[in-house]
Amino acid sequence: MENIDITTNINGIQLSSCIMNASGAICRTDIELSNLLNSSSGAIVTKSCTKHPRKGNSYPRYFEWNIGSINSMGLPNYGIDFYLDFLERKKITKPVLISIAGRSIDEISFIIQKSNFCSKISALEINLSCPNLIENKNQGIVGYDFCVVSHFLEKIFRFHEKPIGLKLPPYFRDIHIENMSLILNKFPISFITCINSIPNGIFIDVNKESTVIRPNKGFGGIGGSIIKPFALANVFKFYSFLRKEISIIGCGGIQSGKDMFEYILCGASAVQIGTQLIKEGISVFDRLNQEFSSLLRKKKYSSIDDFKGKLQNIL
Ligand code: RRO
Repeated sequence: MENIDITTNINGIQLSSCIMNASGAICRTDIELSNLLNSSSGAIVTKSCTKHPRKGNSYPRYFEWNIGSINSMGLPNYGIDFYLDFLERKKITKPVLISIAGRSIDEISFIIQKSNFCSKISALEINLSCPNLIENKNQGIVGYDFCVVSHFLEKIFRFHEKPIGLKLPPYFRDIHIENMSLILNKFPISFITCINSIPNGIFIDVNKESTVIRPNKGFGGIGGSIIKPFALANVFKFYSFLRKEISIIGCGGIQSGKDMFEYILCGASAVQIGTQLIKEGISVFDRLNQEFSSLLRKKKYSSIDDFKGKLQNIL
């Protein structure tokens, strides 16, 4: 039987499989990260980290139903030093992406500079799209403020050493994706990850006549299969506007090998698994690797380059 190649390359970073976890999905503690290192994912991404540890929002702060999830975690993490120390202690056998968040450009810059010293980090995924920072209310999601993004990129590309990617929020208008691409195309960005959860959703428990999560009056970021059409549209639009050197990692509602195929057809070079990883556990990577390989075999494709970005408009 012909060998199916599901390896990928994210702007020079070689992955043995095009599947990895999404930041936030069981990647915060030592055990969670160790499990990811031992899994069949092609890379690992950490929970977004800040300068200092954070406990995050009050419980319940995550809920899932058949077709989606809602969260208002509030960026719980052990702080950058914990993640750097973890990497120092571990044998690293696959690319590691450190996700970085922060409440200010200065905080993010500080973490980037610290990460420059760690040889085990393959790239930084800078989170410009956290929907749940209650203390950030008047600033909102950074990725929606084009002037701030532009100013931020000017600053960090003066001193970066590692490849840098950006985790973006979902956009709902062409002009926003076009304008954001014009900004991103000016900088040596390695990749973008589309999309973070869709902000400001609400899910209701009819019996209790209440919200299902407690922080922020029950509002939170929506993930899972319900967001897949919006995430695919963002990947496809960015693929048409971005320089071809900027890779795209697709994220949002992936549950099967077929879902992965759809993302790559839209132009993604790799995919991330969030809600489904939380639901199914670490074995999701084995299943998806298999489903994806079988689908490629059935379609007589031997690698992702055979169909990447080749979505057709129906005639
Ligand atoms: O921790 C969170 O509340 C969170 C973050 Br930082 C993010 O980027 N996306 C999300 O859905 N939740």
